[in-house]
Amino acid sequence: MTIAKSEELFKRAQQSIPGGVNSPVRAFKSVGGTPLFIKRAKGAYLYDADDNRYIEYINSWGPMILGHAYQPVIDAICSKAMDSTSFGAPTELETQVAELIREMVPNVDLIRMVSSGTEACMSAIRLARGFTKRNKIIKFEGCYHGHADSFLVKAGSGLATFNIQTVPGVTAGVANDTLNASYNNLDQVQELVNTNKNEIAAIIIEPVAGNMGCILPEPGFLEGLRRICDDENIVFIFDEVMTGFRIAKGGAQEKFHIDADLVTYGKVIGGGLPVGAFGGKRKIMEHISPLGNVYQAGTLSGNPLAMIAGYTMLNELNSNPGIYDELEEKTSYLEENMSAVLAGKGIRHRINRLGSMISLHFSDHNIVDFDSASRADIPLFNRFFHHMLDNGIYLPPSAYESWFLSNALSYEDLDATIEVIKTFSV
Ligand code: KE4
Repeated sequence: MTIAKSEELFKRAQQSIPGGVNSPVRAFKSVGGTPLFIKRAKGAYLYDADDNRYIEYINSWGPMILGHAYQPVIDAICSKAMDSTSFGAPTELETQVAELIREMVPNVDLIRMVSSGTEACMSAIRLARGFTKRNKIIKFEGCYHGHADSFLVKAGSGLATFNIQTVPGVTAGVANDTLNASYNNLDQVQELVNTNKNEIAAIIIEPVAGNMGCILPEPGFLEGLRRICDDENIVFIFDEVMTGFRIAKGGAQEKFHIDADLVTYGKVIGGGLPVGAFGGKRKIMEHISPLGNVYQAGTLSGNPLAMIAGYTMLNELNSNPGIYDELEEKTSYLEENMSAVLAGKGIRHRINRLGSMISLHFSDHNIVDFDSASRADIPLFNRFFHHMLDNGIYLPPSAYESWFLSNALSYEDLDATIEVIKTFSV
């Protein structure tokens, strides 16, 4: 297949946009080659500038859980746009979205809309710091919570992809207040808490990590963090920007039966439009301005188009919970068949999965944290990525990302994907 138009568009884009992209992970920098410029998408398929069709496993990094251009969402956006696109004033629709999220996630007392997952996570740790009057946070190496300064210390996603350990522009003062532990290592967390007694405001975690590939919490890990937070009066923050409304209607809190103190959202709750949110226990959320003095604001927070897209998407998920069973079955089918094909070829690999989040690692050791993820055969993944892309299968362009399935994928699409894997050779 030719990608001449994408190559031409990429050259042109680099004249006006840093690296030709508006977000680094899109640049194909780690896998090499030219990023595809996408013209349109429908259901499970993307069409690039050269009109090549791809079966899609990125889904805008999570939002498109029902597939691209999902008609009820499109219709809702078009209709709402006729009433103007932004007011900068409260609307009933924002309350409807908040009420629907509280129905789907019962332990969220109050929730504030923002315009990205970064904003949601940045606001949540500011709130935790304001509430506890402490400065430090604990995050986990390889987890990514957006590009706010405090998070750009041993982060995942594009920073792992490009092996960026410290980011110029993040001051030592900010970095010193960010402590890192290894994912699934409770002893390290306990050690950090003991040596920073009464200084830790929050522990923030991706309850299923999706930014170093997909990495699951080992039994007892999240429960242990909950216990440490209870013992030490630390705010426990679930970053559910990826997992929220994806791995279950109630996200990871429902899946693992654990109540976080604060939870952040993004991606699915915007239906593909820019939305993030943070919410949780009333006693903490009441410190947010205008109720309290922890200031947080946004011109386009609760934007009507973003709200109607998210409200329509969440309503579909809330009223059709069978969607989660369908996604579970489809992703399990992909996992089992992909593993059988690779094993049949004698290719050592590990597949991590929870619900419709899945990642493939070329490794003969289990992938349980950033260190084990980074010791997998990354160059082999990059070759696998291009083999799949050249044959019409669009995977995330990095071994340090989770794949996301949409419910628009059919078993024919999954079988076609497996057929392409069968033609892969090391
Ligand atoms: P945004 O600011 O990109 O909306 O959300 C930041 C964020 C926060 N928390 C988690 C768990 C996330 O995965 C993200 C963003 N995810 C990346 C994909 N790994 C977005 C893709 C990109 O950076 O272009």
